[in-house]
Amino acid sequence: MSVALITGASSGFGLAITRRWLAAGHRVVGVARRADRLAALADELGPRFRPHALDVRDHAGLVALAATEPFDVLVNNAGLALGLGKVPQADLVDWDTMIATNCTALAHLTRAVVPGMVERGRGHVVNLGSIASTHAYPGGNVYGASKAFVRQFSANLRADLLGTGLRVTLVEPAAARTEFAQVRFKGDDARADAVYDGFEPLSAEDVAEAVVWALNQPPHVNVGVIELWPTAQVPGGPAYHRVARPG
Ligand code: NDP
Ligand code: 8X3
Repeated sequence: MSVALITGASSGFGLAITRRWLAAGHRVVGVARRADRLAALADELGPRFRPHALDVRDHAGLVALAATEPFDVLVNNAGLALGLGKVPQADLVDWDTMIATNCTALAHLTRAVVPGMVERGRGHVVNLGSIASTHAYPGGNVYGASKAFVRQFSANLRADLLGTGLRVTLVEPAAARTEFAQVRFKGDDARADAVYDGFEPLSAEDVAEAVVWALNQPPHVNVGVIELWPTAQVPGGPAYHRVARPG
């Protein structure tokens, strides 16, 4: 039995990965801010799920969490997009929240958990990035940049861990229906629903399947990057600002 520390376990990908890892007979320590949701999940999922209510931006809390037990797997999944404003109009508080959650907390938790894995000679870190790391879209500014951080941090972490036996996997999904759009549009459900109008997005289970597949590879196989798209979505390509020709 292996123990996974999964952030963002109260919803979406984190919850789907939690369910799959438990179904495979393992244990999960699930982190999120909403303690009530975690408590309800603990009742539903049973004793192999340990809820740990924490805001991942709390550095001391991350360090204390990392010391609670040895973890075999770390899934850095907690994250969010806030707003879709273009740079001239974007909200600085939203930017800071995305950077603190998607970048700083992910790096700090990794720093807290990985030394124990290295000592034990085994461990797997899975980071949830996004296709927004490389594919620009209007309003994606800091969210996409935060995921570019996740992409490069994952690659550099893999380089640092060469020779330790540890593995690092980056999973970059495109549009997936979770609570992501409701969070991005701050509870505007109509706007969130419109994101998925007229096509079938990925589900949280689709992403969990990919994560668990990577985790289940034999120790000599290190799955580097998984990019997942809905069949009905492709990158946008160059955008043009066209003006009418005179005459
Ligand atoms: P959800 O909004 O459904 O889930 C996000 C999870 O992160 C929740 O469990 C939330 O829990 C947790 N979380 C957010 N902020 C914090 C915090 N400060 N401290 C602790 N937990 C936090 O979204 P997804 O499942 O879709 O997103 C998961 C990851 O996947 C994110 O990193 C996102 O950027 C990425 N992603 C999402 C895509 C999509 O289209 N859905 C596509 C590509 C990547 P709580 O609110 O209880 O704290
Ligand atoms: C979430 C996918 O396209 O909304 O990371 O940025 S997208």
